[in-house]
Amino acid sequence: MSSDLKSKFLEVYNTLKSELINDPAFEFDEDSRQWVEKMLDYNVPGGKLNRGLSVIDSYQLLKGGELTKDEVFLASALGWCIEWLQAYFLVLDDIMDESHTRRGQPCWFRLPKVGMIAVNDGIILRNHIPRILKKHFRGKPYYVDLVDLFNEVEFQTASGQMIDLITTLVGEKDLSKYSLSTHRRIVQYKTAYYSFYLPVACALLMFGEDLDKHEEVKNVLIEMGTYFQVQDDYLDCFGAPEVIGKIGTDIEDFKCSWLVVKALELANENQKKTLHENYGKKDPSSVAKVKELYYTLNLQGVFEDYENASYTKLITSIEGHPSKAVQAVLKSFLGKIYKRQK
Ligand code: GPP
Ligand code: MG
Ligand code: MG
Ligand code: MG
Repeated sequence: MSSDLKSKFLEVYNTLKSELINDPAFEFDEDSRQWVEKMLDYNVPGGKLNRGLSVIDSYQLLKGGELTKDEVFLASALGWCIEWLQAYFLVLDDIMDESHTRRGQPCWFRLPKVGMIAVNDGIILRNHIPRILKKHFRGKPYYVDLVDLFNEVEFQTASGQMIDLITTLVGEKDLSKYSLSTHRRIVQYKTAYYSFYLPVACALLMFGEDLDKHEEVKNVLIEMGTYFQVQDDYLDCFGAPEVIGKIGTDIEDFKCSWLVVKALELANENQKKTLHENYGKKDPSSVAKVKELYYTLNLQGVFEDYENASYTKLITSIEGHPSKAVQAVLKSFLGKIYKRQK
């Protein structure tokens, strides 16, 4: 993507923010205006922006030519709606996962002035999305489908988050239910739909396509999203916090992470015992024992093999797609995440 398009995308953030903090539906006083502005600046634009930028990127590849000013604005606005959705999920996910840092700074709820106000901020972020859609897309033939898409994807994500949370229920720590199929179900719902299907689906709708005719594309994107969350699970333990911008908590939180599933598959009886005794405990010595076992089982090598195999499989499915433009959209997205370090 050109740096010109990226800077245009960033400009649209300021336009949307200013519309939202001057929303006539609410009489902002100076304090509330400042709160929303700070909350947005802290939580919305600071990530990699892959999801948001992918909407413009995908639309451009579908169109196969220069975009008009209007198209750049609309694709950017849709991209920002996904970044808003992501901010809403992350603000709440960090509370649920008891995380400490995000994008290289303390999680929003960790700021002394914020605390549980973050829950309401999450709701505000979520409510900004339909307001952006209404303001800029109300007259479009695909408006109803767009609103429906965001609703469906939010429901899928919240359902995935629910499975993620109820499989880790404290008090009934039960590693025996942690299998690849449980893991797959969690990550497909909690990550793949909103991170991979949603950006491309937005571009397809804007391009006038009927989403029901793109089941194949959806399946490939869900595969890609699954691979992406396996990377996230891997980086939670093996990534450098200063690079990924967050400190991992999956071991402490007893998460059904890809790593623990693989460890359970590969461990002998003794090593399984170590896992049962130490997984899901907050004390650093237990966490260290789990990490040590991950090293002993060479989970880094196992992950590398998984990564290569996933890439080959994804490229093969993509190349089976009849449209070259759609192939380009999918390959571009895959290129952004393959072997990512953050
Ligand atoms: C990522 O899981 C999943 C989400 C951010 C979806 C949250 C959904 C809600 C409805 C709140 P994760 O906890 O592994 O992400 P991270 O590692 O970034 O904390
Ligand atoms: Mg989580
Ligand atoms: Mg989390
Ligand atoms: Mg994670």
